[in-house]
Amino acid sequence: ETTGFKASQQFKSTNYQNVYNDIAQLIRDNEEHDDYIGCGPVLLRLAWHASGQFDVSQNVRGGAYNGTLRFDKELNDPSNAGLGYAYNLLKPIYKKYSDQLSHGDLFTLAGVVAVQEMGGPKIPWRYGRVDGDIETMPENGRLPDANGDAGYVRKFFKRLDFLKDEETVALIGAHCVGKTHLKNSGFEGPWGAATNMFTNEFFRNLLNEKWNLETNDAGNKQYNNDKGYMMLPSDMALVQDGSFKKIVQKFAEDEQAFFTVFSSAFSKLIENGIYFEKSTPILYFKTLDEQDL
Ligand code: CCH
Repeated sequence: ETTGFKASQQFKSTNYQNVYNDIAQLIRDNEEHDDYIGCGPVLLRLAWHASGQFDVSQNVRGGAYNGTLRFDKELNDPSNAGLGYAYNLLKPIYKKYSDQLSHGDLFTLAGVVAVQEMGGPKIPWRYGRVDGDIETMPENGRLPDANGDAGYVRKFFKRLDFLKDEETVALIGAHCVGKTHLKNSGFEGPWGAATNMFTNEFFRNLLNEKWNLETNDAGNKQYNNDKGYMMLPSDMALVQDGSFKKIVQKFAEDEQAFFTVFSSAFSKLIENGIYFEKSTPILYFKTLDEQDL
């Protein structure tokens, strides 16, 4: 594959494990964020939104390469409500490494750190994204609609070049962490109990909880249970479609299967539209715990 933006070797001597560690320390230092959920989930959402505007039919536009989420115009996309906070958290780290790091690399690495520090799978990562100017910013409005049904979700992830249902289901399994916020998205509540641990709880809850379709205070329909958990309509789509549901059942029974597919799909998501030379190493990072830090 030689289409897309070419990864740059400019910052090949940066010690990316050090950058990883600084982001991981940031997560530790901000454990009180969002009633003690911490900032791991919002950093993961930032990495996803920095990448999720990709359109395979236009190939080189909309992925994380140009790091355009740093522009107010993109941060002000209604879909990005709440991510200005996460970007501000990362600014001191960008400042520290500004002559050795691009924004696209910082945003995507933050997602890798968040998943790993919350107990999720290792995610392979490569450097080489290059800051683009404002002209490289895709138009707003390309992130998914939470009211979508199974057909919508499948088609949306096809635009991101995910052709296998398994990858789509695994990626949405990131909703095991964090919560929705009425003021950001017009939805409210967490998807489960362990909001800062990366697990397969999302899939177990989809199958095992009793869900009621209710109208929330913003006038949007969401699924609630009696424990205070919620599901978006686009989450519930994963058990309303036969092919999706089989995968939900597999991931609910086998967390390792979820982790394996999530790791490769997330890695692909954050590299969409980028062409890496063979010499670019695939990096795996140690967690702070693994380094006894
Ligand atoms: Fe998501 N997500 N997401 N999501 N998301 C929201 C929050 C998080 C959709 C809608 C929403 C992915 C896919 C989808 C996270 C990771 C991923 C919210 C609430 C909505 C709405 C925002 C708020 O109110 O603060 C839809 C629709 C889709 C696809 O159909 C994918 C893929 C990922 C990552 C791989 C994470 C994490 C959050 C929690 C953020 C937080 O602040 O707690």
